[in-house]
Amino acid sequence: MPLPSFNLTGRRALITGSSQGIGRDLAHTLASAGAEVIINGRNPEKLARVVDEFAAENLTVRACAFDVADEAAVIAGAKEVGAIDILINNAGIHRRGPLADMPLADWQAVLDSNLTGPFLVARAFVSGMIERGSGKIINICSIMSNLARPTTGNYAASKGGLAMLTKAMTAEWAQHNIQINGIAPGYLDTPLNAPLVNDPKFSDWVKSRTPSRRWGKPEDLAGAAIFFAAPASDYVNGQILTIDGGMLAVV
Ligand code: GCO
Ligand code: CA
Repeated sequence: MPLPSFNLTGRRALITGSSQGIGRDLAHTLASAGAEVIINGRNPEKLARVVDEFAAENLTVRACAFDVADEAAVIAGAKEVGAIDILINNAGIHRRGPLADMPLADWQAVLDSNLTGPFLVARAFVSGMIERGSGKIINICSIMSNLARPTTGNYAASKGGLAMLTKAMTAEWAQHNIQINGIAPGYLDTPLNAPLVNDPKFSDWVKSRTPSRRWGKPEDLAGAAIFFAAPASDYVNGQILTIDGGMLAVV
């Protein structure tokens, strides 16, 4: 029996929100694994810097700037990008605060980026995947698809919704040989979490609450990203793989 293939050579991959943090690492991982990568973010200057940084490592990536929450920008960006084999819906924001007095703007901004964005971007590319009869969509969910904590109600709701959107996409698109799965990171040391990593009390709590007794690193997601992007996962669909050092498994 032949070994399952993890080969991404020649596969075209778009990673949204990849100018920093998890998205930048996922772009680096897929480019290093041989994929033709397009990075994305809202800031063209920041993207240009990342393209140069990757080039310094002999990794050639392209950039396409658009805000995933802006329908017209997503449609224009998809035209510019062209056909892709792999979409990683990673772009996401946080606007932490207590729900009882959360401004609607903070609620809306998080839902627009973290849940509507993945819908808009997947909708823009899925017709091509259907035509070609193949595609991979990886939605970056969160441990907060399953667990909440005070001040993250908008984010948790958006990531819980994204986990169900992953299953809804499976229900409609798996018949076209498209695999849609989710990666749910736990507490990783990234810019999104900088305020938490730099808070000794919170950081100690994360380490005591995590069976692996450490914060995660973006590179801890690399293996799962390659698996879900590669032929090895061609019969895996609607699954959310939580990568959290065991936090979700224990009280
Ligand atoms: C927080 C964290 C979480 C993140 C976690 C897992 O404020 O508790 O930022 O919301 O989602 O790092 O992704
Ligand atoms: Ca971003």
